[in-house]
Amino acid sequence: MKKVITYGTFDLIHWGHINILKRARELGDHLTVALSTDEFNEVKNKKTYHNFENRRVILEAIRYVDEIIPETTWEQKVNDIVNNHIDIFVMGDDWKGEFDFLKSYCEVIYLPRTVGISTTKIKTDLHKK
Ligand code: C2G
Repeated sequence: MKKVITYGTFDLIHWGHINILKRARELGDHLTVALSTDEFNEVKNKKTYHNFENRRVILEAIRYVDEIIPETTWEQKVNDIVNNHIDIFVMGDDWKGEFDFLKSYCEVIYLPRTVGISTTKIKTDLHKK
């Protein structure tokens, strides 16, 4: 079984998130999402609308997601890959190059970001209404 992992906050889930989850899942047979906890989002200086539990509920309902683990630190990726027997690490290409050190442990693939949508854009556009 080819296992894929990806990481993120996934707040206010939108079609850009669905697009990367779909493509990541299609690279293998199983997709694990490491979901940033509320505490880790503070480390990332990201304010979320939905808390971790509710972001998890939404992700669990997405057909491309097989498993969800918490992302609590920047440093957990190697352990996650080794402990979960991950074959492919996937991120959007806004992260291109940032995780190349993981190539010693698994395949690293950066997929094109979906243009025209982001959680920030949603918040900004709604604020204008
Ligand atoms: N994404 C995308 N297209 C968009 C928006 C997001 O492909 N229009 C991708 C991002 O590239 C990322 C994933 O969706 O791979 C999740 O995005 P975020 O929730 O913004 O995640 P981020 O804050 O980048 O967290 O350790 C890694 C970090 O936790 C990544």
